[in-house]
Amino acid sequence: KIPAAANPLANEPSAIASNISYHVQYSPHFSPTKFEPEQAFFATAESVRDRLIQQWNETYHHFNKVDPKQTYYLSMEFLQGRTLTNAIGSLDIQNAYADALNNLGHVLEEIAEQEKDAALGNGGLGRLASCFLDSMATLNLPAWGYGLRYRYGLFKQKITKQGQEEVAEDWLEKFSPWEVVRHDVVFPVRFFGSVMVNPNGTRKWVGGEVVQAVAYDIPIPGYKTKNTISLRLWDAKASAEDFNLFQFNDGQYESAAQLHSRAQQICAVLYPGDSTEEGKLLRLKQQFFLCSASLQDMILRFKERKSGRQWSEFPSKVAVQLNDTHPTLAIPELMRLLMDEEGLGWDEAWDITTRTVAYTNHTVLPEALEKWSQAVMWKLLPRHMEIIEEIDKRFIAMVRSTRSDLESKIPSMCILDNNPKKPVVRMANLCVVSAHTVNGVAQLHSDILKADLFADYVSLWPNKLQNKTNGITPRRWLRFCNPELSKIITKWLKTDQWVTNLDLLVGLRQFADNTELQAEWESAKMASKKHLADYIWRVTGVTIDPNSLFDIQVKRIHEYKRQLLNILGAIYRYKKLKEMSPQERKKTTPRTIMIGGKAFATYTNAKRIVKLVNDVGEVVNTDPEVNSYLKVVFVPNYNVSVAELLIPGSELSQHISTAGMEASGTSNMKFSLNGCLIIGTLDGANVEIRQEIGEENFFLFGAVAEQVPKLRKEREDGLFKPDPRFEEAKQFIRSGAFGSYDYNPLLDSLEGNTGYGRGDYFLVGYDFPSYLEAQDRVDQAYKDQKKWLKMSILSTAGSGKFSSDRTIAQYAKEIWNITECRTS
Ligand code: DL6
Repeated sequence: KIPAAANPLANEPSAIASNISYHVQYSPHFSPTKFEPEQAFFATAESVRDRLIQQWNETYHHFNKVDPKQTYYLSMEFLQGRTLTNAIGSLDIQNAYADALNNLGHVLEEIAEQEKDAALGNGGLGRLASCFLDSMATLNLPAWGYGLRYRYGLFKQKITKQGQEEVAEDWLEKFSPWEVVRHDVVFPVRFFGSVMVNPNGTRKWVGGEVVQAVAYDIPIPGYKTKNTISLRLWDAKASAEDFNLFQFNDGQYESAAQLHSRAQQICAVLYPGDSTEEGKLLRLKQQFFLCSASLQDMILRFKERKSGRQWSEFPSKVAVQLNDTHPTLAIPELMRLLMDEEGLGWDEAWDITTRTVAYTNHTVLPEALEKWSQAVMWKLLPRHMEIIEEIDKRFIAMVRSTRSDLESKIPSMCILDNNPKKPVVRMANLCVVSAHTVNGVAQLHSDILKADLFADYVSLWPNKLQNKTNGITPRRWLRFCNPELSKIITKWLKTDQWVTNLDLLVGLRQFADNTELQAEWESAKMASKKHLADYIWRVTGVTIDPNSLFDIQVKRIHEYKRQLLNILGAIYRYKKLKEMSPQERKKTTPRTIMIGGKAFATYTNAKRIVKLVNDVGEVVNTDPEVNSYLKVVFVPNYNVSVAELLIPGSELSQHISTAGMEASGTSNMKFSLNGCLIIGTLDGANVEIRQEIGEENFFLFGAVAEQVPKLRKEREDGLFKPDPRFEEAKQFIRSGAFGSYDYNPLLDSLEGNTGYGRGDYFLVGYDFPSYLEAQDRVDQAYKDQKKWLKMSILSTAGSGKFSSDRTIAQYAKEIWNITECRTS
């Protein structure tokens, strides 16, 4: 029994303990008699939430009073991960919580591990959105994130004998202690129906089905500031009138609740399969649901903050950022709301929309550039299709009247592709035509957008395209996930200001040769490696040696990211080790190769890669001749919290995509920040990381982006002569060295033109020899631990640029035109 505190929100351990006990007793989720780690986690989280709500409400009031221009970040994905450690770290009350929990018989770290990841995203794009929210809050910017409250976020990956198996992950199984439902924030969202023409010629979308969007808010605290902003997630709900009581009483239970179950489908799953017509329709519904609810919310706020204001003021109060093309429907929806609901004319609505919306592109891969069937769009969103047609018509007329030299480019620049076989709406084109600013996410990526994908638009609007190199939050990705290293950094820099001013890390450069710092650095790394080794043993049963080089590649499994190159390199290494004498083996650098990541459920080759890594691990790890020199581990169910364990314990990480294909990458930044060296190609943000940390601290290999088209052509024309080592590695797999699974279809994709059709499109064969050579340089460098430690320190020291605080400050100034609004 803990006595009640005078002020339950005081931050002394005794008040915190009393507040936690209060939640155990009075928050009605579990029996009041139990206080196991799970109950302790929920009660602790609720007590933290009390503290967050206090700041959060003050921030809301402050924003309402000041009425600043606000940014609304629309994203179908937010990969938040866990919240507890981040929240108490931001509030700067970790020690008090640790003490309070100790007094209650628990250990903070163990309690934090009870939390399920909120995995409402797939990969880099979703994690970027979450890092951005953290920076917006920390920089005291008036901003909101808007997303969907998926019931089942990213699937849980199970590894079986067959390879990857996907299992639904219910992050809301019990409940989320962080979210707050706003029963007063509910908007109707319509689907299907038809367009009615009013007697005065204006148009109105009517009929169809209407679902309610209900707001669930998650607080996003800034680091050591009062400002706490919101991630608003929409959930879909049918109303009571939609439940057909007559049918239900007549025994027709399913049809009675049909509208309810249709509403539930909208937020059931992140990225439902879209190979069927129904699947496509559902995805489009999700996208529109997010856009419509968010815009109605913004418009209401705009109106409520000051009554009777002019619509022309809207772009000076609202900045909407589209995170990729997924929320593109915000463009026609804003037009519709302004014209059909608010009575504005086309020109005024278009002026407002185009001054409000900006778009970020995250990929140049043609298959990832969304194109929606016109037929599906007409069915689901008839009024929006009318608006899109009109935008397209006016765009074409503008090009014709102002730039006749671009006539031949119109078919590829316009929005509607009316190819009779498959008429589609090109969402990226709609974004570029309508947004005031378009940005890429790393310098190389933005250069490629300018020179290639969006080149014709650049000739039309030379200033529309910008670069905003991605970043990561130093709070989650160093300060909280790697407290040992953080302490050392603070000690040597004599300040902890680097947590919010990452450029200060450059101050470590002058100490890179200092043996005392190197010794501390080495011991922090070793502690993290041991921690990681322990985790690997728990989840895979494989013992790994903390004295070996920890080499990690974790990201979504994709052919362009080339996990296949990594595993082929591992196979070649294994084969050579087998051929060596025991004396020769002893001279090699022992390595533990860890690969983790999820493959999209229907991406067959990606799933084959997962299986291959696991099969290679089975053989290598149980081979007594070599397993003290090489281990290959597939890390199951890679997610944000697993990343927080892996990254501090990493020494080498692989960012080895085919040049020109990875827009930026952000895990490269996380590894580098934690003193991990990179082996990589000149792709995405690798280019800038290498510039910042110094060429000599980066293991570079492979073709550069400009070479790629020519190399692909040579490959197609049968002019490519594969390196014998590449042939040897493939042949070893074909020989059955890693079991009887048929890897031929996967390996055939690495040959010239095959059934797969693209003939080593990702240039694994071309880059294989230079990859092996770079790996040899890694092995040599690791033998000189003093040099390695210096390179590691210089990696951290050179990572200042990759703070998402820098990225967000640039968006705020150069795209959104918003400024700080600090709650005092
Ligand atoms: O910008 C965040 C992240 C980049 O770092 C990755 O390089 C890029 O692959 C990823 N893009 C996507 C594309 N999704 N869609 N469409 O996730 O964005």
